[in-house]
Amino acid sequence: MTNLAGKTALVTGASRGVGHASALAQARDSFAADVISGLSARRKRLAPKYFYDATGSRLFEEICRTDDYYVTRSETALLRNIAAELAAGIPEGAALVEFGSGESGKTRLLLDAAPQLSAYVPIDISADVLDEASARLARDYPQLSIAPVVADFTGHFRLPGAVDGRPRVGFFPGSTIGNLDRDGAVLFLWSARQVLGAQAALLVGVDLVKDEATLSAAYDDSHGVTARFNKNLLMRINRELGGDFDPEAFDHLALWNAAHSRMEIHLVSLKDQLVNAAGHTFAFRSGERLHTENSHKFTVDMFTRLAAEAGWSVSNIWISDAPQVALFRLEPALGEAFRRVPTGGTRPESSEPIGCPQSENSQKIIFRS
Ligand code: AVI
Repeated sequence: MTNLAGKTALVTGASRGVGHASALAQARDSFAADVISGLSARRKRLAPKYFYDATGSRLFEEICRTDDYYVTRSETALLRNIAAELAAGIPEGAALVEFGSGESGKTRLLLDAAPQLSAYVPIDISADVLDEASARLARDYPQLSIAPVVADFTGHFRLPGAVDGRPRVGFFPGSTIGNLDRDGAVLFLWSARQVLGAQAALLVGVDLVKDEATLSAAYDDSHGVTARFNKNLLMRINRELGGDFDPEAFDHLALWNAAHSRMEIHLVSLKDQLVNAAGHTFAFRSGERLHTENSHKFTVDMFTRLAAEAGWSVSNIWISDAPQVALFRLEPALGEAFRRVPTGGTRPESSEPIGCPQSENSQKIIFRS
């Protein structure tokens, strides 16, 4: 690939696994299987990862630009302010590995502050978004080796050979960890520790528990972008699985579930209706919900405990101005216990709260806007 300055940028082809076409067919099959089981369940549900086709990814970027959705704004301001401190903890020649990189917007704050980074591995489920983002980064950071990986970062994948032998720093901003259930979050953190290796660090962005009005506005923005994002899931089923959903026959619902410390989003059927998709027919009663996403909110203590379960200890925490979000720097905890593979999965609904707001937190916390 040639960049605008005429230099050869180091972009290795997106690692798409064995056979791109067969990977796409497999993805379609698992989407169909999850739609069939999710819509047949007593409490209808679908995993939030299915939001992110090309349209959903674009709508999510639009959500991030709304005034109501504070998560991106607060985290970006925080990252800007602490970029030099974060960069000071990145070793010479390190590879930055980003889980769920999307457009890699916030990553630039780190790349600019840490010229000692030699490689960047963006991992994302959407090949198109990944290709475009990698091409832009290659143009703007010609010294960086860019090795994109098309993968569901909650599943199994290998890092490309381009990062072999380099120290690794993981980056998981945006509070995406809040979209996993408790077991899924522990499993992800544990897997990240295995993928990144013993000398790694992991920077994780986490949304903090706050007043209900702020949370509700963020997940039901006044421009209706989140509602469109939610309903795009129905349109995606229509496009990809021959469905006949009428998005107008569903309402977007966002609600705070205090017991589970999470915002939930649902699609609510506005009438009794039959819908066809993936070769099956599904009955919706008027008022029946399809649960499409959980977005867990943490206290510092809750997240510290979660990370500890996956073998990480917290070395630093930075907190933004209100509406508050946090950035945790994690380092591998010493000890044998964490070699165990945690059990559990990434169910979109969990019967168990994601953390316990109990004991005193002992980490150093730095408040920054
Ligand atoms: C990607 N993720 C962190 C967002 C969130 O806040 O849970 C997804 C989102 N859903 C609705 N608005 C934003």
